[in-house]
This record gives sequence, structure tokens and C-alpha cells, in this order.
Amino acid sequence: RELAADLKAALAADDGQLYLEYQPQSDISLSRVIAYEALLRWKHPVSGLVSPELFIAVAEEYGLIVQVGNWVLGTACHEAAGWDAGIKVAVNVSPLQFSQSELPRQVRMELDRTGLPAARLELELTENALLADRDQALRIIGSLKTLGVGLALDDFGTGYSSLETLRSFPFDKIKLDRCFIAEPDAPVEETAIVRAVLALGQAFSIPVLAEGVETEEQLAVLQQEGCRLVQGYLVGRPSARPDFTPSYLHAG
Ligand code: G
Ligand code: G
Ligand code: NA
Ligand code: MN
Repeated sequence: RELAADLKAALAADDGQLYLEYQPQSDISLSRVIAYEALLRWKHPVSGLVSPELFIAVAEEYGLIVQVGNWVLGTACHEAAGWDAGIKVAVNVSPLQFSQSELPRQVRMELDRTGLPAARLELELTENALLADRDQALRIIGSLKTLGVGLALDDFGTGYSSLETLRSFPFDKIKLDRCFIAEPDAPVEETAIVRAVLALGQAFSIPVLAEGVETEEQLAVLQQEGCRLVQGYLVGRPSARPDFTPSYLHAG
């Protein structure tokens, strides 16, 4: 398809059509940004911004996802290497990229090339990445852990077998999908989901981050339930030029 050819050209040209925006993740108990999630953008020379859902699907279908993923990884490591040493960068890895690329080798190469310490890189995986070949997934995850990078389980709660995944894979963070972040007038069951996942995180000693926090009311509910890590429009929108100075957010 035409979009695939244009994406291939954009990768080859590396002329700024592809770029990363960064969205803050913050620790509300410390009132500070702890990490930024890299989100890929494509400004097509004719059509303008293309939705990432669309072009990532195209990249997967046309065999470009490893190249795209490696571009994101390299760019994110390079840019983050210049940030404050206390701030991590989170990079999304698509399921196909996870199974097709030699991810640990690629990660190691980019860390060496950019000088970013492994502990400042966190890879965000969805459960779908772990489904296809379980033994292969365990091997890849093991190698990544050995490198010292962090692993976040993205979109938690929307997959097939979230609980089994938590038990079997050594994740460092659970990202509770934004569809579970309740409005204050939502039925009590919704808060119960948040509460249950926080309890799970506690049982496994894995911190839980709430995604898609948009309102002060949602933040208050999360805070009341003991959730410390949040991401969403309330904390900050994805931005090509994140504000690193000051790294302090709201007063609360
Ligand atoms: O801002 P948002 O519209 O960026 O992202 C839409 C979707 O695209 C999300 O599911 C997000 O995880 C995904 N996405 C954004 N950037 C990347 C990336 O660099 N790699 C992969 N695999 N997915 C990404
Ligand atoms: O799949 P993943 O969780 O990586 O997707 C991140 C997506 O969520 C991006 O499209 C990002 O722009 C979007 N996003 C981030 N914060 C919010 C928010 O507060 N509300 C909504 N609706 N989307 C958000
Ligand atoms: Na993500
Ligand atoms: Mn997510």
C-alpha cells in the first residue's frame, strides 16, 4: 500500500517526518516526574499527521515494524541520555517487534551507542507480545532483565490472562489501562477494579501506574486508594519538547 512505501521512505530519509513526543509519568507522593513515555509521531509531507494506530498497523503488516521500533528505541535512548539522570524513558514495543527482532541485542547496542544507563530505560510490553511463543518470550524477557532495563506491562487488564502473566514474568511495573480509571460518579465496582489491581501489585511487589488520568477527581480517587504513579492529560500531554526544568509538578 502507498502508506507503507511512504513510511519506508520516511525511515530512509530520517528527515524529521518521524519524531517522538514524550508524556510524563509522575509519582504523586513525591510530586515529581519520574519518567517520560516516548510516543511516535509521523508527519507525512502531504497528508500531515498520520494516526499512530494506523501507521503502526501498516508497519506491522508490511514488515517495517522492526525498523520502526529500532528507530524509536535508538532515538529515545539518544534523547534521554541528555536528560536529568533521575528521569527514565519508557519505550513501547509492539508484539511483532518483540517476537521478530533480536530485541536484547538491539537494546544493548543502543545503550552502548548512546551511553544511556540500562536502569533508565523501561520497555512497555503488552500481554499479546508474550502469547505466541511462551518459551521464546521467557528467554527474551530474561535477557532484557540481565541487561538491567525495566519492563512494564502495558494496558493491564485488557489482555487474555493478566494474572498468569504477572505470575510468570518478572515485570517491574503494571500500567493499569485507562479504561479502568473511573469517574467519581461511576458505579462502585469501577473503583473496586482499581483497588483489586493495586492489591495485586502489592502482593507481587510491583508498582502500579494508572494510565489516562484526566481529572482532579480521578486523581483524588487514585490517591485515596493508595496509587502512587499516574500518567495522563492531567499530569501532562505528550509533547515534543517536554519541560524538564523544573521537574516538580503540582503542589500536592
Ligand atoms: O498518543 P497515542 O496516540 O500515541 O498512541 C496511539 C497508540 O500507538 C498507542 O497504543 C501507543 O501505544 C502506540 N504507540 C505510540 N508510539 C509507539 C511506538 O513507538 N511503538 C509502538 N509499538 N507503539 C506506539
Ligand atoms: O497503548 P498506550 O498505553 O501506550 O497508549 C498511550 C496512548 O494513550 C497514546 O495515544 C496517548 O496519547 C494516550 N493518552 C495518554 N494520556 C491520556 C489521557 O489522559 N486520556 C486519553 N484519552 N488518552 C491518553
Ligand atoms: Na504504552
Ligand atoms: Mn497503555
